Amino acid sequence: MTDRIIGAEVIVTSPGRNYVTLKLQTADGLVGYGDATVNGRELAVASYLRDHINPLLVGIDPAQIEDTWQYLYRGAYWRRGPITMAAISAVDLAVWDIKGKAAGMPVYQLLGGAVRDRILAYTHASAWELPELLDTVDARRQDGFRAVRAQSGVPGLETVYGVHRDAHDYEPASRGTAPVVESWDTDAYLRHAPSVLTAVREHVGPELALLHDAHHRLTPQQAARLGKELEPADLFWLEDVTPAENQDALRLVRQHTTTPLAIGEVFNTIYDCKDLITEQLIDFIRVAAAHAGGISHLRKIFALADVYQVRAAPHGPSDVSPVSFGASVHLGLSTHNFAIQEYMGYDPLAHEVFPHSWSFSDGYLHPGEAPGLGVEVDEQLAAKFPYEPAYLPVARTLDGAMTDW
Ligand code: CS2
Ligand code: MG
Repeated sequence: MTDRIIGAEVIVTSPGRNYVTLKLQTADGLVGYGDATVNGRELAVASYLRDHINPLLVGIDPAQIEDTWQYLYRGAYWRRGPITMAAISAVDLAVWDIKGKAAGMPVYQLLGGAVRDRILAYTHASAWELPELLDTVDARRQDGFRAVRAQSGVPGLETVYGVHRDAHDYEPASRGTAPVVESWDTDAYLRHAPSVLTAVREHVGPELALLHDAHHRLTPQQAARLGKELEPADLFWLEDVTPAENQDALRLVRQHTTTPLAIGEVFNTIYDCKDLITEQLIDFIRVAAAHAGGISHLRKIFALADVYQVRAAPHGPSDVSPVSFGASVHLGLSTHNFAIQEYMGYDPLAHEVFPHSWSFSDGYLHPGEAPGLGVEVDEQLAAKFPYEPAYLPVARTLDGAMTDW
């Protein structure tokens, strides 16, 4: 029996980049944390929580996780959407954290216990030119990774998603009061990407799991062609080939290629992916604990996916905080159809502000044995890094029209 919630607070901090964290406190002194970060729109979720949700949480029984979820989802009337669902996710993660702490157990134990010893992780390798990309992939393998996402520059373009011209690390958001404008030309990308990924495959040999992200930019026909041309590169997956709104597109892509398809980082409910799952149009569902309703809703999505042999592979960029990253790792250890966890890594300051029990070693992640989610917040340190305006880039085609970033 857990005591009721007596305090709900939003912590906005920027250790390297902005994060929005919900902190719930119970009458018996337990504290639960949830992540509500939506990259480039952070303060909208902070306000949704502060102004509309936190006042409702005081007095509730945090042990009633599912009821709390239903109350916030059905009770809003205006359902779904990234801001609403990020706020619900944060509450869900915080009450799972409290339940684990009250039970003295790591959350993965509450979810049914471990079904594997460790969780396969993939990270990013990016460089503008192929020789540097091959060096970066090698460096990631040296770090222990057995799965790597490779992104390169495109001749003729100045800027491309997933890669900075002069750096081997990639962080899409940039601080400032307006988005950076990137350029995009799908034809140039399609002429170049297959040769790059095939060269990476030749360089690394057959075993390394190789991934690539097209970041929602292709038409169904272009995506089908890319999938086909990438078959010799034997990808673990090709991600986000078409814009997420056009789910019918995946039908056409699927008919033309056996390259495995992954999608879902911008989805926020099961309704965004139920047809993709039940019609077996994708191989991996990439919803994140911070954006698609927390642990409670991800479990439902993953259970549906299990029936159709679609595997779970949550989004794990630097813009989901170590809190929801930890939640994802608990799900990974306890969910049978969990395939792989993206692990882009964090700024060293983020590791300090959010001390965590989850760990990475030898290519795999483990949530650790700390009760709850196992991620705390050093609030004094967090206060030293106030929010800084930052935006994701936007993209325009070479004729100047807006396009998908
Ligand atoms: C991405 C992200 O990790 C991924 O696969 O597509 O880099 C994405 O662009 C960012 O999370 C946007 O905030
Ligand atoms: Mg992606």
